[in-house]
Amino acid sequence: MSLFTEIAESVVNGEDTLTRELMEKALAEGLPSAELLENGLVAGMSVVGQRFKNNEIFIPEVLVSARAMKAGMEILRPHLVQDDLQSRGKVVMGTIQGDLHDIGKNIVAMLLEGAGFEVIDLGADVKIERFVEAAKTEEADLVGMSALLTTTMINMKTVIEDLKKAGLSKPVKTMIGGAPVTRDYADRIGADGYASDASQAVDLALQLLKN
Ligand code: B1M
Repeated sequence: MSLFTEIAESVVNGEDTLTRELMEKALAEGLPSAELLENGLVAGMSVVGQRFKNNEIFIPEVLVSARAMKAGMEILRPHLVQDDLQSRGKVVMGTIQGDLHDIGKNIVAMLLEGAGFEVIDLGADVKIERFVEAAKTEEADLVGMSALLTTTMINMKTVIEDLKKAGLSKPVKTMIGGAPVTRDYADRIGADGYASDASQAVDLALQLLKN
């Protein structure tokens, strides 16, 4: 069995100590960090998502897997984030109000940092006014919102509208993502961009802040 598969399985089984150990081993063997993220940790979480959807597992098991995923991400973090890069721009990020899912948002934040952006992570279940306030006080170049629930993704529209009304001293771009979000939805609510995964989010951020 490859180390990628072992890591994915340890996430599925919710074994945080094992996930940590396997990640350390894989990095010591020189396996690329981006592949460990996609083909190990994210691959494992995708299986969890499928099983949850099919009612084969329930919230407690999902939480234990999420903990293992986080343990693995912490090992990966220093390998993805380079301290000596000059900032490419400031990004205020968070999961939208009413939504506690933060795994995908954390991955996006980590890869953005790795690509040289300064990321202000507001966490999960972030109130609409908090996004606007942070964009203002941090003088952000980009506001990134993540949503995993169809019931609360509408809050992203309000943030975008309120950002436009806020009279910020410099223009701020908006980028959205998360499993139920689509490019069409992004266009409909007036977001500047949509990305379906974390590496696309980095490309999009670079493109949005080019000028
Ligand atoms: Co929840 N959950 N959950 N859950 N959960 C989903 C989202 C669900 C699809 C499962 C299902 O039923 N099929 C479903 C939503 C259905 C819907 O809205 N139509 C659901 C539900 C219903 C719920 C609860 C309501 C369950 C309940 O209580 N009855 C509840 C809601 C709580 C709340 O938020 N208020 C709930 C709770 C939970 C847990 C707490 C147990 C846990 C979250 C733990 C945590 O995040 N700390 C959890 C989990 C883990 C999931 C699933 C299984 C996995 C999500 C995940 O982490 N995926 C999920 C099923 C699924 O998505 N298939 C499910 C892995 C992650 C890497 O992917 O987040 O998509 P993702 O992020 C990707 C891209 O989307 C993109 O890049 C990331 C990396 O590639 N991306 C962006 C994400 N954000 C981006 C932002 C960007 C750009 C790209 O720009 C800013």
